[in-house]
Amino acid sequence: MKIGVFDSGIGGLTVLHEVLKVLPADDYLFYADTQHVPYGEKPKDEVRQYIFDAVDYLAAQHIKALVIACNTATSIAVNDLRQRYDFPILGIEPAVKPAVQNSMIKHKKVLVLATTLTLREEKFQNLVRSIDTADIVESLALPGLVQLAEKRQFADAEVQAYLQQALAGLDLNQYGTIVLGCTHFPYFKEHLHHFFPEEVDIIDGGEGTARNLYRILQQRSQIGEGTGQISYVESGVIIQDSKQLDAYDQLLLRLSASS
Ligand code: DGN
Repeated sequence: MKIGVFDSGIGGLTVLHEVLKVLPADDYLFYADTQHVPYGEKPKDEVRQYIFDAVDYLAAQHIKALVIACNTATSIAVNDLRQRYDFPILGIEPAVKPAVQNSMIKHKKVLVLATTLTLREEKFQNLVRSIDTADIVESLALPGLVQLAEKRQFADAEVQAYLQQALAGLDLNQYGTIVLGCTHFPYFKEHLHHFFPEEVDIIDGGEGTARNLYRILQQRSQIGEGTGQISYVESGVIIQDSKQLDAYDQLLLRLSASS
């Protein structure tokens, strides 16, 4: 059986990239909801429906586990999804805890970058409230990065121009740790590094999610049931066109080259 990996778009590949490192001998069904991306600025109920439709599709393919490779979808639907399906469901959420620990040592603040929906959700607010006793966590929505990624605009000038304007007004020297709380953002890690002091750590939850998936499948003796083959689905349509498949391969190569 395959492992399902789901996101609104190509952000999920940044998590799949981490998963492939620990589970290279499994097969994957990667679902991008390209018809409805971006999720992050849309009404919550609308997005919840998109998520249920996508996961219903994946469940019908008899996946053995699901990775919700989307912080936004995790924050608004993971509990309901777990009640609805009986396969293991792993989510991803902003890595606030390690970021706070790291920044406390440095006597610096934490900046969480995510979508508007993720930052507004109770799940995130509660997470911060339970961990941020020293009041060092700040957050910022960067919806433009999702759009740039979806348009495959990774050119330095465009990305720098957007970040310049989005980060203006923040004192960038006060942060010790930046949390990438949206799976589209790791594509821009190097661009972000340019704006912050050299000693800033930029972290995301991809690796932790991959580790959790490994642990759960190991407990269930369900590791290594394939050959690392990836099938791609866009909003319920299996991708067979070689150009489109190449484009996905290129993105995975881009991530390998930068890690
Ligand atoms: N990649 C998704 C996330 O991690 O939140 C959502 C991006 C979007 O659809 N706006």
